[in-house]
Amino acid sequence: MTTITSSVDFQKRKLALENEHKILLQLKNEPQETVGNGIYERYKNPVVTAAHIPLNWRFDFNEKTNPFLQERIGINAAFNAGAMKWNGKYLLAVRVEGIDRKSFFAIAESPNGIDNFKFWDKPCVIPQTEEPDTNVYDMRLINHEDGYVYGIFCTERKDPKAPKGDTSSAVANAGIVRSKDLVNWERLPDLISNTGQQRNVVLHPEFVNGKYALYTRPQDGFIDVGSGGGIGLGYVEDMTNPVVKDEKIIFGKQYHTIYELKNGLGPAPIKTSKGWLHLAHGVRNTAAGLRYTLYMFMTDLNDISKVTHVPAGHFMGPEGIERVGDVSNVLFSNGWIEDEDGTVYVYYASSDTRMHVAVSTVDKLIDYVINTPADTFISSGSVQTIINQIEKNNAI
Ligand code: M1P
Repeated sequence: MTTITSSVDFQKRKLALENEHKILLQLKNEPQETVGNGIYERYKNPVVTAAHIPLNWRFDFNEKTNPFLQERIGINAAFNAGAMKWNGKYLLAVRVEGIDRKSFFAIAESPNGIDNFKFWDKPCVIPQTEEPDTNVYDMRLINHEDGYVYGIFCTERKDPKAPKGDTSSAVANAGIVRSKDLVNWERLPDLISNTGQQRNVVLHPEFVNGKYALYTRPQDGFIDVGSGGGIGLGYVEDMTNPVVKDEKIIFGKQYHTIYELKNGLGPAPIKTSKGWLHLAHGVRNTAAGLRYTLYMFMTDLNDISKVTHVPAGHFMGPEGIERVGDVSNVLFSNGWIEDEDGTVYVYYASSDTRMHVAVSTVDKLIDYVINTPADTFISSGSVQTIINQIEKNNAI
């Protein structure tokens, strides 16, 4: 163990820190060595972690004011990132959580989408509304056809109606920013909807009948989902006055499924020749707490409120180390990137701690969504689905 007693020790420790960080940032990533499910390939290393945060955000490198070269600002986690391709680079708008429990956004950039993610110089500065956000998280990046990149995120403020002594209840809503360079963000008013609290709000990338279409996930309280907790769809005429009209649940929670407790959208959908591909999260309760998994569905190209295909069960569930973290047994995704050649990079966070990537293609995902058997909602139905497949195989 090194004890800093001199300037030489300070410099040694600084060099060691820099080396360790450089090695982490340059680590090559490769697919996991398993045959896999044919739908996607998980990659071995997490793509972004708390340790990826630049050293000069965390350490005061002035020997006079920090003689022991201590970490002055600790980072707890880097997860739930929005994603988009921008000027040929793969960007993640990462939810960075400090050890002070506050989350904020920071952009990390990679040349290839699978490794070498490096944070931009400074975290994102999000302008405030009249009522400052206490906490912000889970930004979706949407390159809208109106020419702006929108960042839709969850903003949380203390619930003014919470009883005295309740120091955790909050009111959650969708905060909205937009930008043309991803550096300077214009804050728009928060979403105005009449269906309780909102989290996991996502903007559809195209106009629908001249209006902005927003996927919502209304819920009765901050924790209490109540009658909400499903995927809604509503319309806004002008994003500078974001009043949601005609909000309807297009895909609700469903008894005895992976989305029986909460059901919310992940990133903005990908347009394909067969329909809009959606990635979403489903939550169910277990004796070990909430279990978050990712699932997919497809909506009609000409009617985005019409769900056309839903494979049974999860698309990805937590595996191995992914199962462990600050909030264990959680996979969450709010970002994916479709490349020009049809490759799809699915960015997902595990257990509210770190970011990973799984790689697929548009063709594979369409095949998965259209040809995977749907849920029958009862055990004997699941058995029949398996028997159908066995008999189909026997007939080959
Ligand atoms: O801890 C799991 C997730 O809990 C919340 O998700 P939801 O909005 O679905 O309730 C969010 O805090 C999310 O960031 C987190 O991953």
